[in-house]
Amino acid sequence: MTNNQKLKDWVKQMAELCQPDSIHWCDGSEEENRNILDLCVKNGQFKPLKKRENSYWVVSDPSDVARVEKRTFICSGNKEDAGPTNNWMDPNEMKSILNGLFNGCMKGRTMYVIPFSMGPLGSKISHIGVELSDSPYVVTNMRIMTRMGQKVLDILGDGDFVKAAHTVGYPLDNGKKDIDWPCNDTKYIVHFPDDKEIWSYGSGYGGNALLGKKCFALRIASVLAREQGWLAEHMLILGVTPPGGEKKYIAAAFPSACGKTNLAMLTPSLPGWKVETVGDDIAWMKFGEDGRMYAINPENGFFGVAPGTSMKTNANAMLSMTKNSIFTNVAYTDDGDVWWEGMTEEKPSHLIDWHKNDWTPKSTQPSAHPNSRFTAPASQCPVIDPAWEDPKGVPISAFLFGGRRASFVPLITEAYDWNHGVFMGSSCSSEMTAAAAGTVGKLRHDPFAMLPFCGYNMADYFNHWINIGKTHDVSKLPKIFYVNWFRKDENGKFMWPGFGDNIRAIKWVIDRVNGTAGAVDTPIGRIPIADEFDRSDLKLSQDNFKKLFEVDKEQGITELNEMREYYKMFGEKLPKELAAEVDKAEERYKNS
Ligand code: SAT
Ligand code: MN
Repeated sequence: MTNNQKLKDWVKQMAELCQPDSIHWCDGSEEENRNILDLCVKNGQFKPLKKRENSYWVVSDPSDVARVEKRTFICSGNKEDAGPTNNWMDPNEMKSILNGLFNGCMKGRTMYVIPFSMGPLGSKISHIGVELSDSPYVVTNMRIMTRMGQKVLDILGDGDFVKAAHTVGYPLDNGKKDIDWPCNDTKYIVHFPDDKEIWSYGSGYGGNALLGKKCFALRIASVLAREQGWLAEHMLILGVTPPGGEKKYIAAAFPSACGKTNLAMLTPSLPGWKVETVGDDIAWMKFGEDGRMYAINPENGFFGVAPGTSMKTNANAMLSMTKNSIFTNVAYTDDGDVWWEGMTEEKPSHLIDWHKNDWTPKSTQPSAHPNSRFTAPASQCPVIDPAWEDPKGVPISAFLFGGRRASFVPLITEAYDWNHGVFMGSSCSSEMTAAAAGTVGKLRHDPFAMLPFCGYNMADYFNHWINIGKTHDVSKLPKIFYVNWFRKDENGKFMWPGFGDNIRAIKWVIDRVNGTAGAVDTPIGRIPIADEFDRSDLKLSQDNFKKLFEVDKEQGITELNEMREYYKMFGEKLPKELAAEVDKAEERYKNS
C-alpha cells in the first residue's frame, strides 16, 4: 500500500485509459509469486520443468523474439536532443498515438502495478520506477530482474518515480479468447526523457517489455546521468583477484549477445586467479568522496542469451539457473528439462522446439531461437561478488570496450589517455547479433555499445564522457582498454580461444593498473610486450599470437577515414576532442 498521491493518481488515470477488468498491486511476496506462476501454468503459457525446481519453459509468438530498434523512440521536446542515431517523434504527436492505442488495451485483463527499484534497496545510486503491465509473464520476470513490491513503495514514500506503462496490445473484448503469447503487430517502445516516462505497446519480449532494463536503466537513466553528472552504461561489472593480490573491479561494454555474461562469470584458466560477478549487463556509476567512480548493478537477475551457454563455456551461468528461473524460446526435452544449441555436445534425440514442434538432430532449424533467454536470480550465481549489493557500489579501476570484429582490431589495446579512451569507446563497431531484429553479422557502428540504448543525442553523450575527464582528477578515473576476442584468421577460424583464457587479457589490464607491466606504443594504442603477456599453458602459436596484435597501417588509415565520415552525422555537436583524436591517430600511423 502507498500514500504516494502521484502514484495513486497515475494508476487511476491509466486504469481509466486501459480499462482492465481488475488492478493488482504487486507486493512482491512469495505467495503472490506462487499465485501468478500458477496462473501462468493454468492458462498454458508456462510449462513447469521437472528437472529444475520452480522453473518454467515459455515460448513467444514467432514474431516477438527480440528488441525492435526500428520501433524504439526517444521523444524529447527538441528533435536535436534525440540526435541522429535515435528515432524521434514530437512528444505530443506520440502521446496522442499512444493514448489511442492504450485506450481499452487491457480489457478482459488484469493491470499489474509493479513498483521496482533499480539497484539495491535504499542505495543512493539506486532509482525507483513503477511498471504497469497486463502481462503476468512480465511480472514474474520483473520479480527476478528487479527488487520489486511493497518494500519499494516503503522506500519511495511520497518521492518521484519513473512511470513505465506496458501492454501486450491484445485486449480480450467482444468475447475474444486469450492466446499463449498475446502481442500486437503494431509495436511502440517509447521514451519521454523530459518527463522520464516510458510507454511500451505490442511486445511481451525482453527489453521491449521488462521496462526496468534497457528502457529505464539505460535510455532514461543515461539522461538522468548526464543531468546529474554520473554514468549509466551498457557494461558488466566484475571483481578480479590475482593470486595473493589485491582485488580490483572492471566494467566492460560490449553490444548485446557479445559475451558480457560469459566475461562477468569467467572461470579463469590461470591458476589462483578469481573472478566474481557484480553484474552482467548494466552499470550505474557515481563519484565517491574520494574522487573514484563507484558502480552498482541496477539489476537483480540475469536475462542471458541461452544458446552457446554450457558447463564448458559458462558453468557459473548454468549453475545460476538450476532453480527459480524462466526459460524463453529454448527447446523442451522429453524428460521435462530445457535444451539449446551448444548446451551439450551430444544433441538430444528428440525435443519440442521453440515453435512447439517436434525436433530431432536431423531438423534443419535450430531447436532454440538464437535470442532465446534464461531469466535467473543473480543471488544464485556461485561467484556472485560479496559486494554486489553494497549500497556504496564498487570502485572501478578499468573500463573495457569491445565488439565482434573478425579483422583488424587487436586482442587488447590500452588508450593513451582519457580522451583517447573516449575516442575508442566512440569508435566501437560490431557484427550484429540476434539480440535485435535486423541483419545478423552485418558490421555496424555501436559507440560504447550504447547505440540502441542512449536516451539522448549521441554527440552530447560523447561530450558527457569528455567532460568527466575535464572535471575530475584523471589519475583516479578508470584506465580505458579496447578488447576483441573475435579476430579470425585467413581460414575464418577464431584465433583467440576466449572464455576462461580471457583472464590473460584481464591480467594484463590489472598489471597496467598496478603499473607492473610495460607496453608497446602502436598507432592504435598501447599493446602488451609479448613476454609480459601470460601465455603459460596456452595452445597458441607464436605466429598467431603476433597476428592477434597486428595493426595494419593501410586498414588503420581506412578505418580512421571511415570514422571521420561517421562523425559527420553529429555535425557541430561532435566534441572537438574526438576530431582531434582522429588526427592524432593519423599522425601516429604516418610516423609508424
Ligand atoms: O534488450 S534485451 O533485454 O532484450 C537483451 C539485450 O539486447 O541485451
Ligand atoms: Mn545488454
